[in-house]
Amino acid sequence: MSKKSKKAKAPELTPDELRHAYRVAVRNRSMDERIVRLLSQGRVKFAIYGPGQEMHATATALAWHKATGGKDFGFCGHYRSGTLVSMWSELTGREDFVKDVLRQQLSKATDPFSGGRQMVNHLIDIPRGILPIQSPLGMNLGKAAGWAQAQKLMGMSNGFVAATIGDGSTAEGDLHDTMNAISVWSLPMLVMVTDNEVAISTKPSEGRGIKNLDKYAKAFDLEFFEADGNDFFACYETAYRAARYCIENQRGAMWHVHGLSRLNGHSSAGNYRFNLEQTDPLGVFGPELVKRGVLEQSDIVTRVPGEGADYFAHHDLGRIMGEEDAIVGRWMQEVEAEADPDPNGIYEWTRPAFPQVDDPADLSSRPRTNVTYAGALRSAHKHILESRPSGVWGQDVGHLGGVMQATAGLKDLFPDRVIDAPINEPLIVGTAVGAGMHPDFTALPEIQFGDYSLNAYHWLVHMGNLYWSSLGQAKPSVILRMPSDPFGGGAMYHSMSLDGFFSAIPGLVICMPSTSYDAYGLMLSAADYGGPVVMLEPKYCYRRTNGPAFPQEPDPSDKAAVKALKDHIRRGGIPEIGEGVRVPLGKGIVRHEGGDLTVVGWGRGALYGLEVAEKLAGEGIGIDMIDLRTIVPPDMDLVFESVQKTGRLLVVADDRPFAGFHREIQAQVVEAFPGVPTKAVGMKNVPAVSQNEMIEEHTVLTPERLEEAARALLAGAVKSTGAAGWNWMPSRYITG
Ligand SMILES: Cc1ncc(C[n+]2csc(CCOP(=O)(O)OP(=O)(O)O)c2C)c(N)n1
Ligand SMILES: [Mg+2]
Repeated sequence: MSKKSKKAKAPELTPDELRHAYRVAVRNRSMDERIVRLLSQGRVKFAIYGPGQEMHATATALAWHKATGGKDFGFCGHYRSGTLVSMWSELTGREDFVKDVLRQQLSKATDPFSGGRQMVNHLIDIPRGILPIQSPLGMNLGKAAGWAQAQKLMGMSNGFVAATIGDGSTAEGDLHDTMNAISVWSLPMLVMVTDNEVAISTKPSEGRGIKNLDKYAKAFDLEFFEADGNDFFACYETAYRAARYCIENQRGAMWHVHGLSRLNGHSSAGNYRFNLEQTDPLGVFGPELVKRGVLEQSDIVTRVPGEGADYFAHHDLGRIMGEEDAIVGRWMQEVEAEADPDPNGIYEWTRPAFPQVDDPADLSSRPRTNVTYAGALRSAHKHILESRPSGVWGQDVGHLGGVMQATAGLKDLFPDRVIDAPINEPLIVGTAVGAGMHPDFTALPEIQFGDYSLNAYHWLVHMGNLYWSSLGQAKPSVILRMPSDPFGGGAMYHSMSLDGFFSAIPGLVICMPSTSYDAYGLMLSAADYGGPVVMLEPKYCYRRTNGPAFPQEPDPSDKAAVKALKDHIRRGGIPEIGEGVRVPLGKGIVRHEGGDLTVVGWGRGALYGLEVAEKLAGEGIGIDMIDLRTIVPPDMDLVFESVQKTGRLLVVADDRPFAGFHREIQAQVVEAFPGVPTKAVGMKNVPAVSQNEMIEEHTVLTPERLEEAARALLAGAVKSTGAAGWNWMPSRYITG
């Protein structure tokens, strides 16, 4: 079958289709060269474009449209994919696409892709399967692979997805990540390498380690196709065959589009003078259509002797490009007159709105739960998997149920949607971002140990900025979970706290639940929310049963039922939690009330905070203990309300306070209440946690250190500077 479809014959193109391809190509060329002219006049600051890539682009779009019928499709190109997306847009009924590209080029409010937030050719059109093209080159591949994965998990058996990477960018690890995803998950995805034998200025001999793309593709069990990028007909045939191969076999392939020209240099940042030496694909395709009797000689653009750098000085546009150029010229004038974006709009599209959740009734009177934190997470996953198109992937999440047992039992229930992923964190998170952009799909990736999420750090940044940069069109519904804390002699790479690293990333919601109830309720709210959420889970908590009971738990007096529930969970079972439990995102909770000191904590910090609050209550000391639950965005109203009452603040969490999230809470409080005494306590400021448990204990947050800090604050060892002025003096001045 694979051999047969590798040779699938593309339907012959009609004269009208060929003329259409030519028209779209010259329209894009006209736009690009007019932009080059604006650059020379200083009317445009920066441009990146595609002259030299027009013919493989129109051929490819035509071929893919015929191969797919325009359905179950996804494509993530790069900044030279403008003509391809232009042709695809026309074939799928979108008009005046080039005018929209101009709007982006001129950063207008009317730019439908990004409202002036993004560079030109950073396109998106989710309903047409056009995924957000972003500047980090290789990451466009990962999004496409994720989109393919979601299509597959949603049962689309005819899906087809493609992505573009330039020849120089094949050195990025992203290609390796995506090739692994395509190979292991058998994704119907085509990796299209557009090869112009240069990367800005770097030559292949300097920048390309893969010497043989054919062998490279085969090593991943991907089929390999190649074509001369200046040959429209070869590209059309190959693009069709490659797409049909992927669709019929539901497998991946690589397509090497070689021999491409780069006619205006890399971008406007370098020499963008039109290059008259290289092959111009329009100069190949036009005469070919004349030879075939599809066009007249007077219809096509031809090279003429001319002076200077301007493309138009060296070309007679002919009838078709003349017509298109007139339209583009008119559009340019119209777009130049359109409104600029309102600078006051920068806060719009920062993140999706939070779902409305009734604040849970006061749960403090509930008995303690018998559901472990891991058990609650299993149940939350089950609920999400049952109720919406979704998938779980991560290392060992399937057969083993995750090393923390947070996904135990799920693979038996959802064998195809709970997936043991390759050991590649950028693959896990990147594909989740792509999958989560499907309007209907929720991706539930797990990172085995939070420490290794740092391999995928850029994906978190990317996930956080997609919504804003696309005016809400890219909305990755991703709940990324990972353990995050020092625990039990885990040593350096099984002990990191991630709150400090992640809270600095814009656009993410970050939760760190400390109780089973919150772990469950926040995860379900995150699924309803539909934007990117990171759940940091203390390893300390997985086997514990902290917080209030769920409504359906057996009454504590029913000892047999309680034992049965505990045994079920201990053996890896999934507890039934029932409908309706939700915890609002962005809302903290007061775990203990008191008027002397505000303690703000999250994760294990919140549990220790409660422990200390209860202990000090015995001495008549009143602690207001706030568990933030969601650390970003933090519930500062709740914190301010408490500090207003107590006049003192202690921030506690496992992570290092140094340059971390503790300091954000502290700083906001100090800004709101100048001079209020504050302290932050967490891990000591050393590079890592040691394996030796004595040293670990000495390094990390402990209830004793928390209590010590609380007492110091209460004793006034940290004095208010508000009334008395600065009370700090360099130690060298302190004598005696
Ligand atoms: C991850 C990343 N690193 C660096 C850059 C800066 N950059 C933009 S284009 C480019 C060269 C890309 O060359 P190639 O992949 O051959 O594509 P071409 O521009 O030739 O089409 C570089 C290094 C980037 N955009 N993304
Ligand atoms: Mg290149």
